[in-house]
Amino acid sequence: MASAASTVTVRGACPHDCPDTCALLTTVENGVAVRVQGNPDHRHTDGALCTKVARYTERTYHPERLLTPLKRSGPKGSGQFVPVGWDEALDDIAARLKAIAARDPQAIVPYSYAGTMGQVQGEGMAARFFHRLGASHLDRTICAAAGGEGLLQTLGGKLGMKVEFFAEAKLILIWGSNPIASNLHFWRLAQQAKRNGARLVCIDPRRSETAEKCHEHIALRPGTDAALALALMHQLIIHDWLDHDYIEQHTLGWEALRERALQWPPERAAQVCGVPVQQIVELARAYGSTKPAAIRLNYGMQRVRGGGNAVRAVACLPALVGAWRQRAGGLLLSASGHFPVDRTALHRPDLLAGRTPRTINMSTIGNDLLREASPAFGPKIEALIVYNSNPVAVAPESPKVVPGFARDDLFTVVLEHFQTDTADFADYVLPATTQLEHWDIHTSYGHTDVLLNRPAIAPLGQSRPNTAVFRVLARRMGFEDSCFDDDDETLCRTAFGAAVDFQQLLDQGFSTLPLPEAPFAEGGFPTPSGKCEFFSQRLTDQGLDGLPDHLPNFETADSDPRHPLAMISPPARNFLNSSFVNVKSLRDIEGEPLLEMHAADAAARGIASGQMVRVFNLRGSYRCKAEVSQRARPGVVNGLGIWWRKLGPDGTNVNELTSQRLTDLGRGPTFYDCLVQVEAG
Ligand SMILES: Nc1nc2c(c(=O)[nH]1)N[C@H]1C(S)=C(S)[C@@H](COP(=O)(O)OP(=O)(O)OC[C@H]3O[C@@H](n4cnc5c(=O)[nH]c(N)nc54)[C@H](O)[C@@H]3O)O[C@H]1N2
Ligand SMILES: Nc1nc2c(c(=O)[nH]1)N[C@H]1C(S)=C(S)[C@@H](COP(=O)(O)OP(=O)(O)OC[C@H]3O[C@@H](n4cnc5c(=O)[nH]c(N)nc54)[C@H](O)[C@@H]3O)O[C@H]1N2
Ligand SMILES: [Mo]
Repeated sequence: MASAASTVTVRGACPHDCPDTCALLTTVENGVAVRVQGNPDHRHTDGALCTKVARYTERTYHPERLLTPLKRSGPKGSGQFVPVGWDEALDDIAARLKAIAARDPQAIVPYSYAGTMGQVQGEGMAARFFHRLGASHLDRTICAAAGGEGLLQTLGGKLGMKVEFFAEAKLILIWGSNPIASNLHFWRLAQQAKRNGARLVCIDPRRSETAEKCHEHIALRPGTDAALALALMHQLIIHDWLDHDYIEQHTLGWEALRERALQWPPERAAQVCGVPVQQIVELARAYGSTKPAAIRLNYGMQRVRGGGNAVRAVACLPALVGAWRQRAGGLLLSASGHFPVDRTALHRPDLLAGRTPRTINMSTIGNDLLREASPAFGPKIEALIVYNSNPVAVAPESPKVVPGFARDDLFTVVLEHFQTDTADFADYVLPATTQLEHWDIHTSYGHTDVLLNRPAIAPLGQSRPNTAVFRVLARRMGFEDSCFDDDDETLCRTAFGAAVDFQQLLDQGFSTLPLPEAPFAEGGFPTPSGKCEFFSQRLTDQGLDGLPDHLPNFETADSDPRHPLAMISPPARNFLNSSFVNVKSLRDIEGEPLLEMHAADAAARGIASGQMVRVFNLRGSYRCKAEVSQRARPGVVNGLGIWWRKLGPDGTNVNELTSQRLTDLGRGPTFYDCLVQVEAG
């Protein structure tokens, strides 16, 4: 798309872990990216970007970008490194990995998440490498495992409404989601619906930027969403606001669910959720009598012990009222299951050649790095290869994670853009390219378009794409399979094979999946029964409750009276998890690490707004500034995430306090199931 001799515009895709997956246009002058904008031709992006990605050139050309490979020269965690050449680094890494693999390749563990959501720079070449090596598998649970499993057991997959039709809904429940911060393009659709007369209800313990702009805010206690959903069912049943025909034809387990829900009168749920009875009754009336009714669920509500059950309970609601019949009715948590990615061709699990390595859960990396070899666990972890993730900042229970990464007998390689908290613990840090510098292809979890990302500029310094590192390492390890020759454009083509028109992606940058407007209007759920499964035989077979229920948090005030405040740590608007924390203009907007407290909780502790406080529990202690704020409900404090530890006042962040306990379904983390106490100081 050339416009002037020295100025070109390159089509790309935003790589970040966000439901919006925007189409980008990068303006390049004389080989330098000068501007990143939203593509106006892509209807979901609609020409608009969030504050973070609108400043992408600031991140890309950041003076602290890693531009050469680095080798550790001081103690682990000290951040002392010296530059080395790529050959020296890769020779040494390959030699170290070979020696470990000769004993047991499972002692080597990949650690990656969604620093980029790209199919190619994500697991494209990396999975091939680790499969061929026979390394441990990584269970990538840190974000969405409980909710994903809840959806799978109820609807049959990460499937749901097409996001564009939210604009036509007459009632929208924004449930465990703060779209103004974390799903901006959805908020535009909700605004459109509002202008057309829709009622917006936000269900969130925090009075978020979104909650304050909705018609109603239900500020329930963290981890009580299933109780609320069951009470809504109770009301739908006793008032007969049900679609009996839809229930009869397209659901499984109605009688049993009915019995369960009748145990949840609104009075009981009000007690558990800490909200007025009347609010529940009125919400049920609205949901039972408004068509179309749509639910935007987000992962915020599944980071507690009962997170999987909570998603299951909410996911039953649309079938009860027949909301799926209309394209503007139903539910959306994630749309990612709609994409026909050919993971067999891309990740090449056949390279395992019959081996079945153990699986390490990324959410318990703290404990697992500290475990010795045993028959149950397998070999001690001897090497970690980290890419697209910053576990030292984002994984729960840093008092276990940090000593794990600090082990002198652990060999750690980190592929990164910046010297993150995790990179400080590396033996080698390898400089990675950013989205402006490499090829990739993207799915989305908030819409249903495939996007292609073309490189706009040459790699900065000596940085290399993740794929290039794994390709060369494969050769150094002596892996001769021809799949390690595939270049990045070939990997982009392989990701979808013939299922997506690659020429269209090359020509316009995106391609819309051909999907029905209302996925479950006529049932057709991809569950074993083909129905929306209120009751799940698969769960019963695992010895679990076949019906959704409310499971109280692990940490409730009566279980630990010395730490009576529930802490949640949801996303900050100007950061993307721990990415962008080092971009000064964005950090300046966020200010500094804060803990929002309700006035009564602050007064009871003699804490004034702006004062430094110590937040602590039996796991750890973290210092930050208190902000007495109407955003916090009584009994709940909000520590917005996720700051780099080394930029915090005492070199820690909120994950100093979170636990490694896992959710009911999916073995996910329980970041928001966390009791603390707060004191001035
Ligand atoms: N700007 C920005 N955007 C982001 C991110 C970011 O860090 N910053 N993170 C990205 C990532 S990784 C993800 S997974 C997605 C989605 O990320 P989510 O974590 O789902 O984020 P939000 O949409 O902000 O929704 C979280 C909301 O849930 C609320 N919440 C916490 N506990 C509970 C609970 O028990 N019940 C209910 N009902 N609500 C609860 C929080 O107060 C918060 O307002 O967003 C992505 N987008
Ligand atoms: N307390 C608390 N903790 C949380 C959460 C919470 O709500 N509260 N949220 C959780 C959730 S939902 C998630 S998804 C996780 C997120 O955890 P992570 O997936 O680790 O996300 P980030 O913190 O953004 O770190 C991603 C890193 O990848 C790097 N990166 C980006 N692109 C590339 C690339 O192309 N190549 C390489 N080599 N590196 C790249 C970035 O520079 C960045 O440092 O955190 C979880 N942790
Ligand atoms: Mo996430």
